[in-house]
Amino acid sequence: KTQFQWDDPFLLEDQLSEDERMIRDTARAYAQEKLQPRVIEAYREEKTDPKIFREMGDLGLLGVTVPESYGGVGASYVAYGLVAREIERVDSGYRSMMSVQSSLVIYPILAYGSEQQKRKYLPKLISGEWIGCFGLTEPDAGSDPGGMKTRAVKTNGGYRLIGSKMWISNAPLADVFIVWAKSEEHGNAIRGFVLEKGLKGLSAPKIAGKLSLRASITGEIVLDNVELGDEALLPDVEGLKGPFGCLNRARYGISWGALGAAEFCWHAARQYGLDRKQFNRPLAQTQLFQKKLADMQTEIALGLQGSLRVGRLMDEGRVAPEMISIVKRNNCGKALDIARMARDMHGGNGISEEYQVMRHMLNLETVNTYEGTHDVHALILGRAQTGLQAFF
Ligand code: TGC
Ligand code: FAD
Repeated sequence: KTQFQWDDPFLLEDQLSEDERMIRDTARAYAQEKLQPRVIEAYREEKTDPKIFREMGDLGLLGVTVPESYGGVGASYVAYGLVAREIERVDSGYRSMMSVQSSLVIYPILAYGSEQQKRKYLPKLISGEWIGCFGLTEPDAGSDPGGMKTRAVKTNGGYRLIGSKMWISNAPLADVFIVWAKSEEHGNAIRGFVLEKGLKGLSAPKIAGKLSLRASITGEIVLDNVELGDEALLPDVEGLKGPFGCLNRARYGISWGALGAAEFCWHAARQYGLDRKQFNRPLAQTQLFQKKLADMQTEIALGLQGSLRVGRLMDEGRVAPEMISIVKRNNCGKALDIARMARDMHGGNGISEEYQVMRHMLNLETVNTYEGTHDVHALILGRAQTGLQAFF
């Protein structure tokens, strides 16, 4: 009889290449040795340590899928997903910092940028010397980014950006801003621009008082008649498919990351149930407790297989965005359920920062919302199978 491995039920490990396992192990060691010791205080104090970008950059974690010719690791999307899972096992905010930098800042420059932009920005972003952010959402345009008001007016030799962005990860620390705006010169089509810190009229105030993702700084981007040269325009994409091309990659990474957070909660609940006795026996010896553990194990194992399959299809160039919607939506929703369940299984201790499950639970509220809410991904999938548009 084959031995059942409770913490890797479908033997995911066997399905990874040696390179993927090596990259995963690097990310795991970094996350456990360097991130885990600082996360409880960072979350409590709502403090983001900018040095984390440099640390991740030094290990190659910010350019996992970027070709070596541009300073990246040239590894697979599966490797990228495995990194997200390890970082988010510690905190969704740290994974957020990593995924914005790699999928939402480095990727658009790589995919849509000029050779000059690639040479100027990629090495410093991949090394973590420069921090990037991605401004799509606005105060009045979240799920419907096509409703954005930020506009780019053509000037002599460049553009003037006017508008504002809301809920932007990394923005207050950012050196490089990818900003999406409607460009009058291009018939009001959405275009991407690369901005640098210090431009007149550009500011990025911190949004304080978040009860979720507190270890990852979030800000607004205020664009008060910011003057740019022609070279700031990303030349090779026009329309919403520009930002969505980046979101496909970030959403895919989140599908792995959310399960890393869920695995932490599952393992913590199991251990707690083994250690804690009530009614003269371990909690883990009760039927209800075991059912909850079995549900967690099942959803995580199935979710990981889904993300692995989507990752392999990405690596083969055969992915459709709807596949990503399935794993982003399902894995985030299931991770949130698992974290809430783990919080409950810890009883009163579950609300303490020391046990960490409630921090994961609160983080996953954001993860379930950003990059397309749970319901928006349902509408994407509903449209794909009925041919009927239900957004409006
Ligand atoms: P729709 O008519 O569906 O499409 C407009 C154009 O875009 C193309 N497109 C895609 N291209 C590539 N990949 C995708 N996933 C694409 N989805 C759509 C589409 O083909 C079309 O192209 P064209 O050439 O025909 O013009 O657009 P819509 O306005 O009806 O959109 C509806 C909807 C709901 C799908 C979309 O707006 C949506 O996904 N909304 C959610 C918004 C969102 O995800 N925002 C994320 C902001 S960034 C963020 O949250 C970062 S958090 C990061 C962190 O901290 O980790
Ligand atoms: P809304 O779109 O107003 O949605 C509110 C509710 O209405 C949701 O439940 C939604 O599912 C529902 N809803 C919306 N439309 C429909 C519909 N047609 N039918 C049925 N229900 C609907 N954005 C960036 O651009 N860059 C970032 O780096 C970034 N980082 C973020 C970090 C954090 C901590 C947070 C909280 C958000 C971040 N976001 C970022 C923004 C995020 O992507 C948006 O919050 C998200 O897309 C949802 O938009 P919204 O908040 O405007 O909600």
